[in-house]
Amino acid sequence: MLYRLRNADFTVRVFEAGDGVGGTWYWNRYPGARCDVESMEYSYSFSEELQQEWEWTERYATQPEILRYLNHVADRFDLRPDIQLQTPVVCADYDEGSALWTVGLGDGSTVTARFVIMATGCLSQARVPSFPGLEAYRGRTYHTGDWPADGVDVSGLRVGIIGTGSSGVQVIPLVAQEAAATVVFQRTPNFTMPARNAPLTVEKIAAIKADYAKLREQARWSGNGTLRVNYDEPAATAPPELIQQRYEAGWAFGGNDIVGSFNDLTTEQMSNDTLAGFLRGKIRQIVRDSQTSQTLTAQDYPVGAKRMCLGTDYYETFNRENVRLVDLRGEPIKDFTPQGIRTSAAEYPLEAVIFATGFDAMTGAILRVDIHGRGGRSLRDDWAGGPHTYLGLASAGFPNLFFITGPGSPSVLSNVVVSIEQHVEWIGEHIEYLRKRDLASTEPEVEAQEQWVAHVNDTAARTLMMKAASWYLGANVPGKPRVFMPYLGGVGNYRRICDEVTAADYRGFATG
Ligand code: N01
Repeated sequence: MLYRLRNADFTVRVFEAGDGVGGTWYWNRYPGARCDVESMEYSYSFSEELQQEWEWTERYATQPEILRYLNHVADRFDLRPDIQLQTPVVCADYDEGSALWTVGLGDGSTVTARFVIMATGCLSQARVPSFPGLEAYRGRTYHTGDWPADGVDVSGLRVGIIGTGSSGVQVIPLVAQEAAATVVFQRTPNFTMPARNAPLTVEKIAAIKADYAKLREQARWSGNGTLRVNYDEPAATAPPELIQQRYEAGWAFGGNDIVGSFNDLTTEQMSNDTLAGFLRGKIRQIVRDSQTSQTLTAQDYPVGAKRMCLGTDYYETFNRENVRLVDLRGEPIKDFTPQGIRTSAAEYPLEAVIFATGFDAMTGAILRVDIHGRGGRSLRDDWAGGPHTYLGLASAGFPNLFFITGPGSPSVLSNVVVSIEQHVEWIGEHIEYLRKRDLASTEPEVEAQEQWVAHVNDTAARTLMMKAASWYLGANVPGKPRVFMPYLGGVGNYRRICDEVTAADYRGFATG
């Protein structure tokens, strides 16, 4: 966004809480952190030179490699002079008279700006649940989303890990290799696909680079922003042999392409059950202990309704002598003691506890900033019942405020780099449009916004996504309204809608 606006001759300043660039890849430094979108796709396309120059080394890049890449981008495009690190933004107030925002920074100073763009990320507000007794616990505690930069040595320790989402699935196998004992506290079992990560071959890199323009365009108009093959036929009427064959091929290929095996897996429960049954069968084949296997296959929601995880030796790890799985459904956590964790059935002495407990997703990082718009109205109040945006890009009553991959856009249901680039382009173009016409402000019309919110909800309601207590719905944060936040219509459709809004002179936006 900085690069896009700077190239259009705007004065731009970026404020960043961390002491380095990289966002999610800066904070999530836990062992095993790796992307679940293939590296050659999970990278910027805005510069042909950049995409030709950079050499990814693995099918799925590790956190250190992605962080190196983002630092390279910052240097290559000379972005650092306009990025102010170690500077959290605490508030933003809009003045109607001047049509300017006053942004309050952590050190008490303020800056004014015509436009404010929240590039705050969807999964950046780490969340530690409030367990009774936690403050008296004498061991060490870590959150995967706020991992110490110089690493953590768990060798020889008894380590507890709470949470088995994407972060837990990645960190558990590596901690188990180092720790004396690893106790995994699982509330809801996930569905984990083998990542089948491998080094990228010179031939594969060359083939993609030779065809990059076409492949990037294909991803932009796809369902989820990747090059995944999506078969256009339902499992409901497919012969059992074909179903088995597709799922076996998906399992062997690794990654989450398996969900593209049929076109009704996200909408038809019985079709989804065929995939769930297949995956449970694979877990049972891997995990030797029957009780552990049962706990890992007790999913009570459709595949994909909670985000599918990618793992490397995840299920295999539960065959290790030094790993134990605790089923929190059978024995919930009562409290922390000074020595460890106490469930309703036992006390587990632990020298360290890792919280892989996720984030206040999608709205958490936006609402952490105390934002007041027209007439002093508060965004926190406006979104108390769930986020209201037009296209996930802006909210009525908050002129000249934009969200990159905000709630109501495909965001977390897509290859987020594709979605980020689309928002950056759209916002950049809109701001240039305003400048050209000498317009001081823009904001969604309430009617257009409410129609969009209804459309986002209707789209989700037509799928199986509402059948899980997921973070997509805010269900992981006690008290958070249960509203399906990302837009499920697909990145290609969404891009088309945004382009139509632009072509129709920003239909649904009031400018003045
Ligand atoms: O967080 P999560 P995450 N007591 O919310 C459990 C992206 N990501 O950091 O399911 C006990 O998914 C919770 O249990 P339940 C990706 O989009 C990507 O793992 O609520 N347990 C769950 O098991 C991902 O989806 C990558 O019942 C509690 C876990 O903690 C998103 O980030 C890697 C609890 C939280 O899982 C978030 O992933 C990592 C409690 N009180 C992350 N509260 C890749 O690219 C929560 N839990 C591969």
